[in-house]
Amino acid sequence: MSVRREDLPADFVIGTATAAYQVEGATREDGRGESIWDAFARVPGAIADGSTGDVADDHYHRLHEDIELMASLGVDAYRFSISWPRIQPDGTGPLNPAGLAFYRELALALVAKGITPYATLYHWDLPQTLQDRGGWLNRDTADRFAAYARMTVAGLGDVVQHWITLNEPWCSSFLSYAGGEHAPGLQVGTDAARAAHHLLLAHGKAVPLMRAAAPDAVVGITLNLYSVVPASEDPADVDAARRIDGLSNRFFLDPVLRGEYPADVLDDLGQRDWFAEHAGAEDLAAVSAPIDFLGVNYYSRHTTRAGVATSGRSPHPGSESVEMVDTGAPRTHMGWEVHPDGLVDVLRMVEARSPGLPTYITENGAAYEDAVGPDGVVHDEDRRAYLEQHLVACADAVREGLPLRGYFIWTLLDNFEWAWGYSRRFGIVHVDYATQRRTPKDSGRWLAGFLGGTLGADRG
Ligand code: IFM
Repeated sequence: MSVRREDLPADFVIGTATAAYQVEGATREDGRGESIWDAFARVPGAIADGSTGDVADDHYHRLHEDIELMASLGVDAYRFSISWPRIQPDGTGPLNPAGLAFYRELALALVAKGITPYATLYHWDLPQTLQDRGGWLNRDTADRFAAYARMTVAGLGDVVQHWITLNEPWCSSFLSYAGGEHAPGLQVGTDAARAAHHLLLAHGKAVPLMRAAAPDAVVGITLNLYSVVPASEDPADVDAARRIDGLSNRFFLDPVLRGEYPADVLDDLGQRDWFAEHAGAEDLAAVSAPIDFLGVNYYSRHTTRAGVATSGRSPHPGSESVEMVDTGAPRTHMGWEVHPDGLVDVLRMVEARSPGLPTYITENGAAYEDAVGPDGVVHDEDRRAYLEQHLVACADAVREGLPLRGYFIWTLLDNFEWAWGYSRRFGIVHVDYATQRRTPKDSGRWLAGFLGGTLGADRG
């Protein structure tokens, strides 16, 4: 199975993606405030290798080198995120000019190289001051986000046209407030659904303000969606799939695209009364504000079966009894099953709710246990194959008539993989953290060959 550039439309966008806390470093420079990830990374045991994002890929100081690298790969676009505490240190008040200047320099340099910037406003690094007031459990955080979004778009909208409000609100609510695996590391159980609502409200409140700030803005939100299938036709396994599909996919897709929360999921969560009182018609009208595209992060499939309820922390509160089955299919270093056809499944979910809404795969990629060979190169055939298989799935989706407009590889550089620290490598470019030397892996060279970049397939 192989894919050529010609198998995708000429205007199909192919890019790479990163996020601020994972690559930038410079966490205490130029007036940046503290984020919840700075605080969480200091909690003993929170990060697998005890590391932090203090230096990460030092991208803050190496952005021009990194843009050169992208230009040599031949990418059309770069999706990066804006660090809220770099732009607005305390989450309120005026913007920090030095923070804004960094992103302006980045965006201008991209445009100068013919690379289209796609900016995400929230990729998990909430200002700590807002966490001290309750974080996403506090409804006021939605208003704070909307104000930050308006000012940031006003400040950069002349250079950046494509905007993503939130990245993966499932992670910043259920994984972070119930699973406790991500900052702020809380375990409030099914009340995590309230954090999810405030995140979606933040998105909905921001959209009209962003459009007012930059009338040409192209605005979307990115959800992480999973293909979910039951392990058998046993009704209990089928119900397990309903629950996980509900919590991971429908709980976010339905309010954003249909203006309603799925009633069965509110029941699973035991949150029907709270939502009736606090997430009424006005909120849902805001959450379902028309968007120009939906970003979809797709990595894997869940195969579910009914199991025995566990008492430990779970990112699936209210559905702790569901077990994920190992189908025996190949898995990445994250333990995530490789299932390229699922990429088409999740795009069909979007199409069923909002026919014709343009979509982008805003993240797809894989961690593998890379090693630099004696020849100084990383021969990551497993990652190259993963990327190719998912680009084949993109071509299948387009052929099926699904309005998929682009694909972003996660990720450009090996980087700080959240609770895994630097122990998981997703990059198509290897980073030696001791020297910050960047070395394109074979997958990166393959991408350059695919895109006609100057890096090409030759070694040099
Ligand atoms: O590294 C993350 C990214 O920040 C969000 N999506 C999933 C990636 C891999 O875990």
